[in-house]
Amino acid sequence: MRKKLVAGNWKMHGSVVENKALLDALVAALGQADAAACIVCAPFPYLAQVQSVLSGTGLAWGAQNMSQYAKGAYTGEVSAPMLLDFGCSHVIVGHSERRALYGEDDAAVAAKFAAALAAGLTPILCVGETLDERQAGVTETVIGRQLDAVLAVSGIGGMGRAVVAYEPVWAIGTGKTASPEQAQAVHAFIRDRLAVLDKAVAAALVIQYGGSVKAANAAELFSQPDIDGGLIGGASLVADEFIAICRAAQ
Ligand code: G2H
Repeated sequence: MRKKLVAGNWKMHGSVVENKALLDALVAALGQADAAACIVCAPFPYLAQVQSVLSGTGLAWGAQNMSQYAKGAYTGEVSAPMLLDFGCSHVIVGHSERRALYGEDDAAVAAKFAAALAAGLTPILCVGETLDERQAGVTETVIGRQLDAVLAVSGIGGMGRAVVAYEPVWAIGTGKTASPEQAQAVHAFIRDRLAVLDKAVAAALVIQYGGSVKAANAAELFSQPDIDGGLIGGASLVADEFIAICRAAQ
């Protein structure tokens, strides 16, 4: 039986003062929740603050990106071992904003995924199609390609130590959520495709949905058989919203 997982992706939001209020509210409401059912992915400069507030609670934390390299002359980059230094358990890789705005291609995402695993972090691999791709009927081709790039480097065994997040690009931050049926169809496609390689890994894989999830639609999305929680952007910045979404997954 898979356990649902909700991860907040703060993106480039927050301040020391704002974070403190949000984290305190999360700890008060969710601090006793099952370990790692609820994760906060904060900007790099705030990981120490998140670690300090969330340590010893039932909440876990992670980062939104990382370098594929462990160390070296890579100005501005942050490595997996650095994330471990701040207690991160998870790291998002291949978010569509990284792919679209920072030129991360499938090969770079696969390298980051492998580096996260090698360091002992759990990668949350984002996959998803653009509106043009959906309208052209190539959703499964695109997601299959994104998965295959990671499988080519880390194998199905690597996928067995990861989380996948299906995030249709057209639903991200737009207020347009995929319908539960649309999302379920893609989640089932992902699981079926991996089941060809290893049935047990596919059955155990946590596949989150992301894209304009809010308290009002979380329960219906999470009730779908292959939707195992969510990757939450905007709504993760609002304590009451995020708490309600986490509760919908419990
Ligand atoms: C998709 C999601 C979080 P939002 O990017 O990863 O953001 O919930 O704001 O659509």
